[in-house]
Amino acid sequence: MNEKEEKSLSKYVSLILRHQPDLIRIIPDTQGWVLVDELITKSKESGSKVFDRAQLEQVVHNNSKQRFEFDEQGKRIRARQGHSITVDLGYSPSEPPQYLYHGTVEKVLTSIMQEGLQKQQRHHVHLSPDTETATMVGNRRGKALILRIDAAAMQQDGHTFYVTENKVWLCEAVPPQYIKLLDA
Ligand code: HQG
Repeated sequence: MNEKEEKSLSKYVSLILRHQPDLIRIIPDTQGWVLVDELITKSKESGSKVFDRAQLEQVVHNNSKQRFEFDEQGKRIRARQGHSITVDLGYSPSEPPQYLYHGTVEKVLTSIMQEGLQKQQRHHVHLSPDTETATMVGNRRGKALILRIDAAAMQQDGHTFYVTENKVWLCEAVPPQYIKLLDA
């Protein structure tokens, strides 16, 4: 697979595992897992995408954000976060660092400063451990603006944080008083 094919397969797997498993009539378990064999077979049968296990492994291992994971035996696969389907990823609450970061863009800034960060289509607000990662996230939508979140203060005030294996921090919402726009 070349880079373009890899990206296309990655996007497809993301769509199925996070958002629309019903497109190929596959049903993830409560924690978001599907059988690898079933994913491959049903993708092909439904006419959606043809790929084999080796290509899927390439996508899982090369994915810059480590979006996907296999179970220990390599029989099942899931997305690590970012679902819109209902899943219980089984993450336990974690103590966040003092600050976490969120990359966004100018056009939604006023709204964020008024109502705070909301989870939109996802199950959580996603926060980054450093400004570099937040910049990459923001740049997906235009020129990134970086918000610094006082995560320690939030936790003290009773907000719960979770962290995924690939270091994405998750929470329900971030009220505006914990948000500071950093200078560009
Ligand atoms: C914005 C990608 C108006 C928020 C990335 C963002 C990340 C508001 C957008 C991961 C708002 C939601 C998550 C409010 C938040 N008013 N806009 N009150 N509160 N927003 O994609 O954080 O490719 O759901 O700033 O790399 O951008 O999926 O969240 O612009 O890690 O693996 O609403 O998604 O990873 O957008 O990105 P998203 P995000 P994956």
